[in-house]
Amino acid sequence: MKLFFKPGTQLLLLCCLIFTVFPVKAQSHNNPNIILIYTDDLGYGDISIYGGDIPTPHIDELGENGLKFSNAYATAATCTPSRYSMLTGEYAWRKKGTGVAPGDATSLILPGRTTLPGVLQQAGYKTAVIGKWHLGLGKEAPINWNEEIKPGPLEIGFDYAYLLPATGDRVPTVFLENHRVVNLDPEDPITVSYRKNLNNNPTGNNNPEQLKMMYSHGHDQSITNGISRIGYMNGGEKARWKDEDIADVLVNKSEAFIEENKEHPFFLYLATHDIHVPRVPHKRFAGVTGKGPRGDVIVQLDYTVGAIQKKLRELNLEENTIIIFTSDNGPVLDDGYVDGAAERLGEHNPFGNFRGGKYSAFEAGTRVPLLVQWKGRITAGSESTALMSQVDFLRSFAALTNQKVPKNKAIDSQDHWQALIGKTAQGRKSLVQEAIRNVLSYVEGDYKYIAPNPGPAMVPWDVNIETGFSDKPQLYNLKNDPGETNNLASEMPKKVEEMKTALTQIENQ
Ligand code: NG6
Ligand code: CA
Repeated sequence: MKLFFKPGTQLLLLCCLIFTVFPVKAQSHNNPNIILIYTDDLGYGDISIYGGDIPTPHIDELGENGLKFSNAYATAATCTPSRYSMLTGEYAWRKKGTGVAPGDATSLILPGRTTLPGVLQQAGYKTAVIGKWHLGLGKEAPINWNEEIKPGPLEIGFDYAYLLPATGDRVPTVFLENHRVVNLDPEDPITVSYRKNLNNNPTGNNNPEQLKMMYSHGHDQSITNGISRIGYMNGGEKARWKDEDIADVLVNKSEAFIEENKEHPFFLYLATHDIHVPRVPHKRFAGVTGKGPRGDVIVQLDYTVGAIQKKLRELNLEENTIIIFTSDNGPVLDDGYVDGAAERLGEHNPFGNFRGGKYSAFEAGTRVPLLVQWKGRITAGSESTALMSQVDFLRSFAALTNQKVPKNKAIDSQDHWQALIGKTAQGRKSLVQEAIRNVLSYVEGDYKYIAPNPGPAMVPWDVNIETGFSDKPQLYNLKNDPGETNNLASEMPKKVEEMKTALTQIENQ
């Protein structure tokens, strides 16, 4: 047979044919699966490998098999800005309206942005977000919860989404699968308002007798499953979640996604509801710690991590999967429900040695656990003091998967892949932390500078947490004084000036 192609082309065609008939197995060490387990409000000291007094054997195993960081940060002391920065590679304070989002907020990350899942999707990964979103959904307010809701995660790089739209304590208290509310009965449509009660429905405030867990501050509006929330909701009765089942639902969806993609590189962003309020463990975990619901949901979180590990083991994927475990912000005890979190702590100290907590400019607001497991690749039981920020996941994973991210995109993200897998102890040189009210701090080397601001000394609602705010500049030596008790600003004015200038430069980038 006469060939119509030049000799070189024949070889190319032959290769194409071979690859079509015998596809190269997708799973290889160059494109390991990535599972990012992103917990909610879990403090530096909340897990036993970081000194917590609650048993977390499965979470600890990630560190025992892999790498434990002591200097890792969320970019912000609340959820929405931390998630925004992690997924976009840009500090959230650069964009207005990225504080804690109401449950009816529209999408904060719009199509066309460079995103962490987008980069991995471009690298050929199947990408999923399962769990808490809290980055807004849809284009225009008010969102119609009875139709397709977009844009959302599927428009910014995720192939699959199974979501709590905002938080467990905000309406609507329903799951979304891709663009739609799960189990929605068209005869019982959902309406949501963050301003006024709808249809004279019971509320926590008017009908406390209907509550199985009492609110302590805020959270006195619509009731689902005997728990009042932030915001008003009408309808969608069959679609409403049962808080006791949320962890199991997220585990099941995650297992299914892993199973479906066992032969294909995947990225799973598993954003747990635990350990955010309302803390309502499944009955398997209720009472197990003797430290009240906050302790019990930590054990439930540990179960979640164990279930993921088990699934990977079952599918023989452990060696080809990186698991990253971290938290979106620091701990809080009473965050709006009477659940005994403060009273029943015992020896457990969620804050580690740090001052402040969720919402705060002090370290406990943003210094979080970070564990990375990659069996066979990361030395088991290793520890790192590298300065790490979640904003760097984007460029670090781009580096791992050989993706180019233009310089003018994801501008705050740096490639620290080598530090993330423990090949170097050198992480970032500096980073910016964001507390509530957009108050910024700057960490460089051993020092931390908190910009002066007029805010109150305590978080102005009943969480009993110091903000770290002061109208005077603050400078702390984190190495000698991790508890931020000794303000060195007046002793070291030159250092203050240097830090202030460096922060201003980053702000103006
Ligand atoms: C606060 C809520 C708190 C929690 C937080 C967001 C009140 C009084 N407090 O406004 O309960 O929902 O927002 O938490 O409403 S985060 O982890 O999602 O940032
Ligand atoms: Ca949070």
